[in-house]
Amino acid sequence: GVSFDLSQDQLSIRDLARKFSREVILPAASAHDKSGEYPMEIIKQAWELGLVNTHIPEKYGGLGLGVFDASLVAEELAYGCTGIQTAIEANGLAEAPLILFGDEALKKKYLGRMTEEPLIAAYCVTEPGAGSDVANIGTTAVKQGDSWVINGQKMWITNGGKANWYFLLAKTDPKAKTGNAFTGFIVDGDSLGITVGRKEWNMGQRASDTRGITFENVVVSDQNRIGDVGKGFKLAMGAFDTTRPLVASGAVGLAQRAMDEATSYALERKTMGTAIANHQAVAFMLADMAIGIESSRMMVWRSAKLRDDGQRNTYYASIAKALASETANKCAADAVQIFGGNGYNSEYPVEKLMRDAKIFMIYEGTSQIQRLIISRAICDSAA
Ligand code: CO8
Ligand code: FAD
Repeated sequence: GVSFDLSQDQLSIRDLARKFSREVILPAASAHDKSGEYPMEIIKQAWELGLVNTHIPEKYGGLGLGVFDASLVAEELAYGCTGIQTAIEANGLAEAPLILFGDEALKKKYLGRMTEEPLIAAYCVTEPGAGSDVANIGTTAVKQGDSWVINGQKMWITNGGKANWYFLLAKTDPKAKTGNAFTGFIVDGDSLGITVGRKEWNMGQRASDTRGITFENVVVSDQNRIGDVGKGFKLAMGAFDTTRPLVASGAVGLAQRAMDEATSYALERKTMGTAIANHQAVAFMLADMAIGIESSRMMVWRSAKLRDDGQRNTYYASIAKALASETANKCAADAVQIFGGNGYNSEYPVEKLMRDAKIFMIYEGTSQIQRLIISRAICDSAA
């Protein structure tokens, strides 16, 4: 039956992530935001605790957590800093196609090493000329004997400069329809022909490492192919069914942080002889935050549970992603409003939250793309 109660194991992993986030991530967040330094030491500590690569199956050395349990961890880590959480979560995105569709030898090799050492991986799909329109990417992989030769340029790759290996989507049959035109590969980070671009200086989430990457005649063994030739588009999309609920839970963590900061401030700050929380205009902003957060978290849980139950969750994952990312933006902007002039200043935590929130409406599919997926599902089921 339906239950919203967490099990003892779920409470334990959530509380572990909460403690780590509040004691280690949160105090370091502002410094990483200002310097842009990659939080490798924090990632190593999180890795030691089992808070990175949570869905690698036990037989490859991981915890084998489901999407639901991973969403509890993601929300807590994001509460401390979504830049640091994105760097951690991008490993899960790179691993998702491999976990879903890789053969045994490939999983053993590339998932195994992630649990033996605190390594970083990255997911390379977007290109300078195509982000929303994945079917239009131009990177090619051409078969030569037992290998593939890869040429093309990827853009906005999270963990791009730190990755030990990349998941890469390339076109293998230019004439085929989308569902048969692309193939997924694992590419070693130190392969000849890879050029890693500069760290991009983004609006927010500055602890995260985002880069362009060029692949020039990069040779990859056929053993590093994930799934069947031509079936890559579906594995890239299948990965999102796992990771969009987790991106959404990251947005919930940010929204919760904004509400908590705004509530403390509203209870302290006085105007017209009373705490600003006693002005209904302010109190109602807090109430609206709670409405958005509670309903977003429910959609995360629903989309995650369906995935764990082996059911198609694409529609719910898109609803969770769109709702939670827009909620995070509203909560962060209202938190700045509640802080008044202080909210606009970098000595206080909420201006960072507002800058960090925006990317949730862009990466892993923009809010418009989520609506495209949702509306197609509605129309398909009505047809
Ligand atoms: N599962 C299985 N198959 C699927 C799925 C799915 N979820 N979705 C589509 N397919 C299949 C279709 O059924 C179809 O198959 P067939 O040809 O057999 O009928 C085939 O794939 C083609 O599908 P469409 O016709 O729907 O393809 P379109 O080109 O019309 O559009 C989308 C597809 C939905 C617009 C797609 O291109 C899309 O999702 N775009 C958004 C791209 C995106 O999300 N990029 C994110 C990049 S990664 C990223 O941003 C990482 C950020 C950092 C993360 C860190 C974590 C915090
Ligand atoms: P475009 O696709 O050019 O879209 C521009 C605008 O048009 C958007 O508002 C969009 O919603 C709208 N639009 C486009 N098509 C439609 C349509 N059909 N209907 C309605 N509106 C539409 N990618 C990776 O592969 N791996 C990563 O690790 C990764 N990390 C990222 C980290 C950061 C910080 C950033 C900024 C991006 C990252 N991305 C990554 C890329 C990200 O997923 C894309 O930027 C995103 O999917 C949008 O693609 P685009 O930038 O090409 O915008």
